[in-house]
Amino acid sequence: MLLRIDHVGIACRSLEAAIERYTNVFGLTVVAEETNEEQGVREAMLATESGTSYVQLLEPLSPGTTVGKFVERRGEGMHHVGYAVADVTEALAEIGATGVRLIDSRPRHGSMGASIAFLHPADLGGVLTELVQPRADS
Ligand code: MC0
Repeated sequence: MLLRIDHVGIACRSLEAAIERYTNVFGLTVVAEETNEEQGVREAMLATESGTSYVQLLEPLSPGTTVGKFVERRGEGMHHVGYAVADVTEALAEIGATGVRLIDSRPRHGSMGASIAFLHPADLGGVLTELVQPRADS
């Protein structure tokens, strides 16, 4: 069901500072930058050399957002793992049937036109997990 690791999401206080760090240290390339009001983030996708997986840098839009609360409690750091799936709706049905709590019962809009859905960290060893169905032409 899981095709590959699509991205790792990293919470940061300043998107600009985090982009500078990750491009300078690893030579990653910024391929997309957007604001997702629904998710409460400004974010950037940085491609690895293979071009098939990304580092996603996440800056909270305000302190009360999910990433804002995370940074306040834990500081900057690893926020979630995103796995690519062929069909996020089908994957949600299969995973839901195992008893894992679905944060999103239906897909939402994600980075670079993807359809995404989150699974609860309490049922997955403390790891906030995201399913990503990339845009059809990507
Ligand atoms: C919170 N918790 C986490 C966590 N955030 N555990 C692991 N990883 C994280 N990132 C834990 C807390 O430590 C706490 O555990 C419990 O969850 C409740 O924390 P809370 O601060 O009260 O938070 P809630 O309940 O308001 O929400 C937690 C939850 C939320 C995971 C449900 O963050 C959520 O819905 N996340 C999914 C959406 C999201 O994260 N969007 C931003 C990225 P204890 O043990 O103390 O109870 S958007 C994105 O990435 C998009 C743009 C994309 O990829 O395209």
